[in-house]
Amino acid sequence: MKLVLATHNPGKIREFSQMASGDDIELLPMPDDLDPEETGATFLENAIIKASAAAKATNLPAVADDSGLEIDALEGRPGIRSARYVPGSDADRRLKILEEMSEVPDGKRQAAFVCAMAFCSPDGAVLNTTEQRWHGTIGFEERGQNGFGYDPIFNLIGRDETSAMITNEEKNTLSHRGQAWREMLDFIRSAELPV
Ligand code: ITT
Repeated sequence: MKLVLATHNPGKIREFSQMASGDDIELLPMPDDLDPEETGATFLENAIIKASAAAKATNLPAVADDSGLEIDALEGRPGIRSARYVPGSDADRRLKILEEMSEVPDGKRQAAFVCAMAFCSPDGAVLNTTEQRWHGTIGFEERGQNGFGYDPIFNLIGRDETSAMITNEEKNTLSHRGQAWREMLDFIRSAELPV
């Protein structure tokens, strides 16, 4: 089955491609010039905006994820603004979070990566959605080179590692995006959609 992956984020594209490899699903890139405005108030609304726009533009089924980091001590920030919390690079945004969290003690540094995923038919109608969380804590410094975005400051529960210190394979097993993708695959298979 051909499915458009509605994202321009290289980190997400790499993870989705790894998760879909060896599968009967062929992920196609979304058109370069398509960049739907993320005007939703929730992760789910934004995932639907992206998947629906990509499906209509290509006349193919499409899947999108809208994701981000919710930090308890920051009342859920950066949340749906994770990709644009401060101008600049992912490294600038990590630094901003480390600064904001610098006085927050151990034990009050809980956070979760959230992934909302939407699957749309070629006419843009929503066929299925899911939202999954990956719980962790925010570190006091960056550690690790793998992954992307906020991975170097996201500590795993019960382990002395960040999500940037584990293999891509293990991240896909544990992560918000991996959990959401497996749910979506179950739906796609059970719905027996036309290929
Ligand atoms: P698209 O909209 O094109 O998919 P984007 O980067 O703008 O790309 P989002 O609006 O969903 O995507 O923002 C997600 C941001 O949340 C992303 O840029 C990272 O900063 C962060 N994020 C999401 N999942 C992550 C992960 O697995 N590891 C680290 N950071 C993550």
